[in-house]
Amino acid sequence: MLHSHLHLHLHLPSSYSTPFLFPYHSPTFPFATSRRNSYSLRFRSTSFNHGRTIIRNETELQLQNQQVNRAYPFHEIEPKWQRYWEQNRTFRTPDDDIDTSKPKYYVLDMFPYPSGAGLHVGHPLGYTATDILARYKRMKAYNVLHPMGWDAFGLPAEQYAIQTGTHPKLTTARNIDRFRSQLKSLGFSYDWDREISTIEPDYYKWTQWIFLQLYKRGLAYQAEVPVNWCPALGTVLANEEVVDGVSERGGHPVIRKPMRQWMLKITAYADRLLEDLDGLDWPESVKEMQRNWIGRSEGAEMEFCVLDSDGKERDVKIIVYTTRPDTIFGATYLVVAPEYPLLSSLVSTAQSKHVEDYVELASRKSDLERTELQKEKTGVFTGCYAKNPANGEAIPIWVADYVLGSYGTGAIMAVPAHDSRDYEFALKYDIPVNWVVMPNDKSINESGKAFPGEGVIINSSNLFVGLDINGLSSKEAALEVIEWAEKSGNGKQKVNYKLRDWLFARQRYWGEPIPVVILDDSGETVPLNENELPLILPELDNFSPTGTGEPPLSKAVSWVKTTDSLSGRPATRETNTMPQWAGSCWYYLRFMDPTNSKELVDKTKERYWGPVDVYVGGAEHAVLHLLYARFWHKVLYDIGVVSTKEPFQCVINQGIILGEVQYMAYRDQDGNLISADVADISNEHNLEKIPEEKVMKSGDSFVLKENPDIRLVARAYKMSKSRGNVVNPDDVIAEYGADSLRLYEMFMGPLRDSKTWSTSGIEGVYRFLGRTWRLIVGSPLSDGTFKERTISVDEEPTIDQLRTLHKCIAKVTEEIEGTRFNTGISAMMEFLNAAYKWDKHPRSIIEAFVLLLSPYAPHMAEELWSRLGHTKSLAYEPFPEANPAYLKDSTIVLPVQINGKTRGTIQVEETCSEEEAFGLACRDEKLSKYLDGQSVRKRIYVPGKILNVVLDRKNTKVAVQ
Ligand code: ANZ
Repeated sequence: MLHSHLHLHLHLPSSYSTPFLFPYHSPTFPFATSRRNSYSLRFRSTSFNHGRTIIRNETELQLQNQQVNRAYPFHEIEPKWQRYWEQNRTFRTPDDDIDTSKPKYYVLDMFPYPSGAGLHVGHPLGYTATDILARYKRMKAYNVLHPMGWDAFGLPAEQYAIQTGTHPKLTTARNIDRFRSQLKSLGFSYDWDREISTIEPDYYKWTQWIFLQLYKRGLAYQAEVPVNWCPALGTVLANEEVVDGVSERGGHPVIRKPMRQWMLKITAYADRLLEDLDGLDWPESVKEMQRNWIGRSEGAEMEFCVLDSDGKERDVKIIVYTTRPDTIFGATYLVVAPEYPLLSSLVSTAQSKHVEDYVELASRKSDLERTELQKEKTGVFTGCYAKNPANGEAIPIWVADYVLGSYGTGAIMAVPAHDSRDYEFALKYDIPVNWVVMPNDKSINESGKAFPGEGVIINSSNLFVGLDINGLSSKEAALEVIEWAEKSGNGKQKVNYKLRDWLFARQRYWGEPIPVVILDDSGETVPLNENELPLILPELDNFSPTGTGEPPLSKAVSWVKTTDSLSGRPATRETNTMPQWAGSCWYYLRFMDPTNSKELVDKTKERYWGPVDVYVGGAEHAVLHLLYARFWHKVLYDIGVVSTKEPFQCVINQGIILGEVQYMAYRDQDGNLISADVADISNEHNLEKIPEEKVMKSGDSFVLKENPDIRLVARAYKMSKSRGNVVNPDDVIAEYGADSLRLYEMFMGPLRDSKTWSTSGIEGVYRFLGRTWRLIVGSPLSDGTFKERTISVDEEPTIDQLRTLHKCIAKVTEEIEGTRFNTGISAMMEFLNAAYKWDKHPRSIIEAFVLLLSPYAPHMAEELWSRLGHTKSLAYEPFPEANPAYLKDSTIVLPVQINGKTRGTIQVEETCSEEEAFGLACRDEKLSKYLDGQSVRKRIYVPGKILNVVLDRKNTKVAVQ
């Protein structure tokens, strides 16, 4: 898939502030020096001279580095545990040996396209979130399916092959190796035994099998369709691969050209794709995008009879699609699309040249250019008229490119009074505007524009045809018109969809071959037999496009020439391949049963694991991937391969990580710095980048340290090579460790939000992990090494310690369940701050905390767990449970009455005994004045509510107030 198609350019206001606030900069804390600072010394030695440590030479610097390294030896711990997990197959999900009485949890990442660039820091954002969920659910005794694989067909490897002659197979294998080792270096708990890749014949055999099922059911068919043809790339592009008339990759011009194509009939599933959205736990925005993409609209098809030059009815009808049959009396002209099939029969001789030229001009524009991007409506009169069936008037027929051939019937009845596009057109070409809907506030005609809303119908009666809708509401009128049309044969009710069938062929090499042959003698298309699958992609040396539109596979002559297995007749193989979306449409099913050679997925396994419980990936896949996968899933449901109607129960879109905030100052023409609040923002040329160390925060803005009157602009951009703001996860892991990277990506902010990278932020979580380490293992010994075990003690915890722990457990659990990982980390930070105040650290408390930390920072947690004396991984240890008894506030304010009068209060544990409460009252400064030297007759104690002390009357003396 899963290339990113997002072009995000976020401008933060100058008041933007970084969201990282670390509560632990305490200078009294031992070994608080960050590693980063010691590295920074190399570059910024002068700026650190004000500190206590002045490092003078390289040897000292190395010493410092070593020492700080030892403060938290992630570089030893992390590879050690990664090896352990691999050797012990710790995260292997049981297969045939599974205990299905346990609940299941299938948590899936959108599998990556293994690009040559390797992982970027955006990948681990979603992957860490799913990993936390997977690790957490394992500890909650679920069977967890958490797999990873590769969406490995695709254009970049093919382009690279064209440039270098390297087979895409080699490039892809190399990239996959790199991705895999990068993912392993992050400690993700994937079941690597289930790794799959869409380019493996064992896998694409089943992609081809699904194609055959679609074909059998008439859901895969061929059609001549105008496609986006890119001569430079020598291939057809999908709409989403064309941006502003040029190819998204490479920026080459793209033209429209009719070609024979494979199509998939997703439109047959439009209603179900729409209806079933309601039951899904997906972001509302994604559901809405799918609804709009499917674009269901209810209306009517109305028939307009074409008239000859004498005004007589011809035997030709134009059928229009309208969502507003209530406005039919206001239809003052018709429009047909330039590609309307009957157009030539509608054009008068006088107008034919104009129409021809216009059609030619329109054929060069994309749908988007004709609709959304078009500034001014254009069109040409055909010279012909049609009869409005409602009022019997002759109305002109125009051809105009704001009507699309691919939607509805490719023809409309234009109602300028009530449709703004028609209004604009009618005004330009001097066509009458007839008002037929009165707004409820009766403000008609005053606005100088169309009234597209609903209201009360006026000017709409023709008793001659038996239609009178005056006075009805738009809704009632629409129903009335449809009923009339159906009775009188002038039209019928109709539902339409914006959704188009899916163009399913690419003129490319690096894709799944389409498993059909074309018989040489008859030209008939014949599907392969299922037992002929997989149809293996043949080897090629030359991957360049043929340039004629013939796909590169046509060069594999001995593969292309074949015979039909059933009839033995000579045949030619299909040389188009499937688009990249194909393999990603069903991969989540294969993970349930990755090596099955008899079936796509075993039914029992599918029934257990399906559907995916949580699916995490980028918002850019809101429509295409998620819609295509839902479509295939529904077809598989219909043929009994899967047992659920929907593939992904919950979808979460992780936000984008933007590059580090950049600070800019403005300079005027003379080169003087000017404050951003008075600068001409539109003029970007005199912006100058300011290094972070010269910037400080002042109120809500950023200003120059040396001149705080100069306000700066703070901006964060999408990471890109050209901006030089790309952060490579490998570098971060080398410098801070994988646990820090994981923790940081979770701590940056809510998972779903866009966030900016910040080096000081990662230093913060690195310090948190260092402090955790030292809390549990102790400070380094004099030679810089650590104790082998921990400094925790085998003692009973105090009530206060238990309270601190259980509050942390409750919060971390609640936040994981709610996928609010950042606030879960804050809870652990608070625990750590509290624990640093304790003299002793009881083992039971520390062990529970290590378990809490383990989904986030698994390497450190495993190491601490083993140092706490355990011999097995903690991956399947029960996740700590919060005990509600410890969650209540620890103390309450208890009123104390003496002889029935409230004389003061004491702070007590809610559960404290009468004796303790009385003791506290006697020691209380204010109350002791009443109680000193008195003999007590009676005490009434209601725990948590009140202590009443009744004194012996004889001895009562008046207290000094
Ligand atoms: C008459 C009318 C009167 C319309 C009015 C709208 C308002 P949706 O909701 O998107 O389905 N239309 C139909 N086919 C078209 C095509 N191929 N290209 C461009 N426009 C087309 O919109 C349906 C409406 O869009 C239809 O209803 C039609 O204009 C126009 F007061 O018909 B209407």
